[in-house]
Amino acid sequence: MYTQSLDVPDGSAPALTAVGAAPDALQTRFDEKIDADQKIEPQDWMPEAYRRTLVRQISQHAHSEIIGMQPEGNWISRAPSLKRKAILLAKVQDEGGHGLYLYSAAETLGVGRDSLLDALHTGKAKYSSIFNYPTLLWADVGVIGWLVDGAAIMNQVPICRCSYGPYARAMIRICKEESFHQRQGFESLMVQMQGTAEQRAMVQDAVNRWWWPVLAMFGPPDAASTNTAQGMRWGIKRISNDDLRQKFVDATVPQAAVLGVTLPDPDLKWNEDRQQHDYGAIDWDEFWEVVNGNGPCNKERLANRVKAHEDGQWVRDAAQAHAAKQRARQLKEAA
Ligand code: BYC
Repeated sequence: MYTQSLDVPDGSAPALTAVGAAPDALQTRFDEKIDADQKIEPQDWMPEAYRRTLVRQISQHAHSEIIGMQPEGNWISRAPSLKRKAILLAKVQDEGGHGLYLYSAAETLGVGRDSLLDALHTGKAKYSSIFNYPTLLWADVGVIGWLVDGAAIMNQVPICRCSYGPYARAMIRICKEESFHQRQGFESLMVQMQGTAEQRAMVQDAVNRWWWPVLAMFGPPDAASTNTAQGMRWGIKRISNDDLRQKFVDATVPQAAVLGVTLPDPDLKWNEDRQQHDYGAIDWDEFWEVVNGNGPCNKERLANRVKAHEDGQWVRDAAQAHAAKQRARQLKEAA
């Protein structure tokens, strides 16, 4: 089982490396480690702002994974074959697993899972904008794999080199699974594109609806990205939002050609001077509307999540009762 729990500072004692050291010396040691590209571990001293930034990003990431189970989960009972159903079930379960690794990584920073989930359920915490769009067709499931997971890989591979050890290690496993997710999506779309004209039209329709929200998923333009500079200084973020978006566009255009779909952007063209693609303007007003809770599915996603949490209360109660019984038995045997 994936766990980092042995490393969790318990708050009852100063961090090991802090014993006897003056605050300036601790900051200097932290800066030296960051400059030398070494990992910061839970028991190491770290500036409070670094800790808070990590809690923010890792918990938002965890929330995105578990909310991200919904758009595709919606199609498990309607998958067109047993094979597609098995693949989709595995993928959606993987997303749940990613959420668990990430909540575990966040917990190493001294925050409780209950408080993180509470922030999600009360609408205080953000999660990725992309999961507030509906999955109208079976083709949407393939497009999520190809484009959404494709964008996720582009964003998350650099996080495998994040300066915070538990987050970086969680991301290595997550990225391996995301690669399978992306490939199954592409393969499913390939099959649909070799089908009937109606199937091809459904794939194109799904691509038309998802393309722009996927580009926005990388976050606001660098000039409007409040966290990038500090995140990069700390080695949490390795590549800026715009640079990742550009890499994604450049990687995706040839894939679209192989599939035989048109990306819905008349301004999308190769720029010989830049050796990159130019692309059209992203609707940032729409992005912020979605981030601020007013997207097509925000309310539905949150309501489903709260209901799932409440419906699962008996499982948590049962696990705790079992743990209490185990503890009591061990104490009795030790006595
Ligand atoms: N949606 O200063 P910025 C997945 C917020 S899971 C909502 O650039 P930063 C998958 C941002 O939080 C995908 N909010 O921030 C799962 C900030 O607000 P706060 C999730 C967004 O942190 C299941 C403000 O805008 N991936 O792929 O430097 C199935 C300013 O932004 C978004 C991760 O979480 C957005 N799209 O950069 C399939 C990866 N973008 O917090 C697939 C880890 C920005 O200051 N996270 N905001 O109030 C990151 O890499 C970075 O946090 C981001 C944003 C690139 C997302």
